[in-house]
Amino acid sequence: MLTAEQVDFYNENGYLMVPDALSPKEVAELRQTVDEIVAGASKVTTHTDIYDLEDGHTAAAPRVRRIKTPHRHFDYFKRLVRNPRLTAMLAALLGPNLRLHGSKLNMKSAGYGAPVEWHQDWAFYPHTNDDVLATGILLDDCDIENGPMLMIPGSHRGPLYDHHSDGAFCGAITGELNQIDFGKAVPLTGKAGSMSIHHARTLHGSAQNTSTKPRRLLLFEYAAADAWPLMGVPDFAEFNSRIVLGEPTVQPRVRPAPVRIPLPPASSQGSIYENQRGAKVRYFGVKAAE
Ligand SMILES: O=C(O)CCC(=O)C(=O)O
Repeated sequence: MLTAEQVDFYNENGYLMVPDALSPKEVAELRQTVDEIVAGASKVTTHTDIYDLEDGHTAAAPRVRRIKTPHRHFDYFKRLVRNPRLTAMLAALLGPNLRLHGSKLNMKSAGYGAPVEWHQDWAFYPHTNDDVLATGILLDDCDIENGPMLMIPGSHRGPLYDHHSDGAFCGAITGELNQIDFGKAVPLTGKAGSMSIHHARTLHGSAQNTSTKPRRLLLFEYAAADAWPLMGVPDFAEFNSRIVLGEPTVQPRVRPAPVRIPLPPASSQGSIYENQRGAKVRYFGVKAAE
């Protein structure tokens, strides 16, 4: 469970770091599972339903940027998104009924792992209310030099920034960067097994990993069961199959929050990295991979 102080910190700042969310044994099991999945990338030469690849990937020298929606493909992750210890913490923030929205594992490999431009998750998936968040479990010790997520405290209560460029969604803020005080950014560093929690409206991003250490981050996105996606529910049975705690509902709760619909879709599809190719201005530098 989270303490009252942790809940207050999250509500005030829009993020929280929870040390030791997974035990060393659980982290070892998670790493081994991920290593086995990553090994499979030596059979692919292009993005698939599972692998999002770094520029420069080849089957001979695999470079995985992201494992996509692992909960859909692997039993281990199907179980982990429902881990009662993790969902009990989230119930303290979102209430007793929870639905998984999505999952992903950003690899941020040593030496070249790609940056993620500043964005708010809310721009990608606005809901009927903003009881929506993402957790991030660190697979590796994460320090400032291997590209931690950077959070702007309190931004979950501020504006929704424009994530469009040239008339299409691009998944990154490009036009209003000069209105944001990046000096306030807080790096979410921590030991392997720590878990961050960030509100869907909190502004965040992360730099390229140019260090010699990987920074693998397993992200699960959750919503209160009565927060329904404004982009619709194409498959009701599948939607309800993602309830990880409590009960589903057909009565969405509506509480106003600033929204902008992510349409027309980004010109490059498949992941945030691909979407952000459409961003004309980039904040984080990219060093060419060696
Ligand atoms: O991996 C990161 O540093 C950023 C993750 C993130 O914000 C995302 O994938 O939406």
